[in-house]
Amino acid sequence: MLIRTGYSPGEAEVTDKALWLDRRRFLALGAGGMVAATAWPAQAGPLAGVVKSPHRVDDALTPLKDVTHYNNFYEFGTDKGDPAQMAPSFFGKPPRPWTVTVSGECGKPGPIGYEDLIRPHRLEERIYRLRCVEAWSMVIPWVGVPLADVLKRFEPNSNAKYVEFTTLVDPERFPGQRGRMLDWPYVEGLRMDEAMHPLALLAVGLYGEELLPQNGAPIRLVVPWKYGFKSIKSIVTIRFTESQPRSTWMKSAPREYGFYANVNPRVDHPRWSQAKERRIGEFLKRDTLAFNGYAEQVAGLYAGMDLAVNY
Ligand SMILES: Nc1nc2c(c(=O)[nH]1)N[C@H]1C(S)=C(S)[C@@H](COP(=O)(O)O)O[C@H]1N2
Ligand SMILES: [Mo]
Repeated sequence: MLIRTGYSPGEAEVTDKALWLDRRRFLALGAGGMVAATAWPAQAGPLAGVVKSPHRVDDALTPLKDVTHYNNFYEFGTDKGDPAQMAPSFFGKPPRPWTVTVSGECGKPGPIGYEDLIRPHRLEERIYRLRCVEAWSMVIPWVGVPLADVLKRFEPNSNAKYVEFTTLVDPERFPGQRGRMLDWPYVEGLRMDEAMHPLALLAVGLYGEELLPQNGAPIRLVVPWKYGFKSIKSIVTIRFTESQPRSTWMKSAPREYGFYANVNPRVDHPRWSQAKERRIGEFLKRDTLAFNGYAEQVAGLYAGMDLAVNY
């Protein structure tokens, strides 16, 4: 009998995952010089005690191989293949202990270890669409905890209007940070009501296993109604603020990227139409959905706002 930890994939997905894991082990054993390089992936283990959340779209899952080999993570390089290639060699060992420092407008600031941050919560599996502003998309079975539940423990006060996240700065681990492709650290932010929305997820795994470095180990954000760039990876700080955070992409290209970054087929990016998207693994383009298909749940957050101005 098959013991189901968190998801019940179809036969094809089981095969896909098994093949990929085997290949990963083979590479670790086969290429002498690569043993150290693959040490971390071999240690990304299954996550126990994961419950299925009702938050799951019906779309076919994107194969694990694509989810872990077609990535945007500029700290590892700007090509989609760079993170999978560079992450194992440069992350070296598992990024533990990992500490997140919480600060700003809250009653209980301070550093907190990964285990203490996550352990009090029940791990959920949620199947979400991820839509990149570059007009490709995936469907990923994430494992994580509701962001709201985690944030509440730090007791944000009435001045906390926004929450800002940053990614680790460590050019030893992140070769991309040796250059100035972006203004490091990578910064993202949410308005407090967005952060507290039940769909916002703090992810620690996918496909039933811990996150690999290329997907933002050990903790990344997933905000499914926003473009992928809001889903910041490898988080080391959380800060509650009164004023709107300046995110990395707003700094880098203010005319191209706004703070809200809600998926909107009617507002084009200067370089990519947002009307359609290519689902990774599919040939024909699909129509992009307002708020990435989550309009019913989230449109109310933006009542009265002009979404062409607040893009
Ligand atoms: N720190 C950091 N987080 C990041 C990025 C990045 O370059 N650095 N890229 C973003 C973009 S553009 C996308 S589309 C998603 C991709 O997530 P995935 O590779 O896990 O699918 O991560 C986002 N988070
Ligand atoms: Mo993206």
